[in-house]
Amino acid sequence: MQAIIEQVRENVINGNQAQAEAQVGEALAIGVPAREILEHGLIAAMAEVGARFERGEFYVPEMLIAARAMKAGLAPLRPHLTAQGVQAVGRVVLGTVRGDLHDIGKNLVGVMLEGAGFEVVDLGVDVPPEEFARAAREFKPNVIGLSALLTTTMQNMKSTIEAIEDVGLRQETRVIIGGAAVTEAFAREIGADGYAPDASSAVGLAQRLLG
Ligand code: B1M
Repeated sequence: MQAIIEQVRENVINGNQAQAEAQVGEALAIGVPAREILEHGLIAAMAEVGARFERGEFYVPEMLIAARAMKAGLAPLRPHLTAQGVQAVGRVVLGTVRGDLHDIGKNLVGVMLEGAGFEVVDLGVDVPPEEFARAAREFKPNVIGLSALLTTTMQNMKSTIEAIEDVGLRQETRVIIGGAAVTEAFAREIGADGYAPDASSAVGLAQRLLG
């Protein structure tokens, strides 16, 4: 089991899309739990990619091809992480804030929320505050989830919360934030309703906020 998870990790780090996807399929076929493959294969690979980038061993193109391999590996896992035929327990509008193109973590949060029975409206990446506000009006979500991975974009979470306030929907909508750049203290500072360090905790947080 460990060997195949290690191969998945290596293939994602090295950007081997097809192999990463095939090996995730093989791992599932021999009974490796989806969560194990996700955490110790795919997510662990991206942590290593980040570390290599920091050490100057990887550059943006390597990060990009690793991200593509991660997404390819996630595809066969999706059905195993998502609940089927469950009545929606609430609606979440999700997106990565303006200026930020990182979407792997946000996508995982979406998959896990769907797995827990939430309906998810994913606005994508580089989403301006006004677009979140427009989606709040259109979809009337119980929760709006904001993701940011850059210290330069995390301030756009504050302007997004302000834009939701401006359209008069802040009271009835809970705002949760996450992503490598942000912390619990930052969430309090900008007036968010909660912070989650990872996708599983984001589900728990959304469930708690909905009572
Ligand atoms: Co970028 N990048 N990147 N990058 N990138 C980081 C974030 C960085 C930490 C790398 C490093 O220096 N070690 C660094 C940020 C430094 C900082 O600001 N403090 C960085 C940089 C600098 C940059 C560029 C500026 C590089 C450049 O151009 N010079 C540039 C910016 C582009 C932009 O956004 N405008 C850039 C570009 C890119 C790529 C496009 C090449 C690619 C992204 C591809 C994509 O997403 N489609 C990329 C990648 C892959 C990374 C790293 C290596 C991996 C990110 C990732 O996918 N992690 C990253 C290093 C790292 O994080 N260690 C790095 C895996 C993912 C599962 O984790 O996204 O943290 P994460 O999500 C977690 C939690 O954070 C949480 O749950 C998720 C699952 O557990 N979470 C939430 C996330 N959102 C949440 C929302 C919630 C709740 C929880 O509620 C709503």
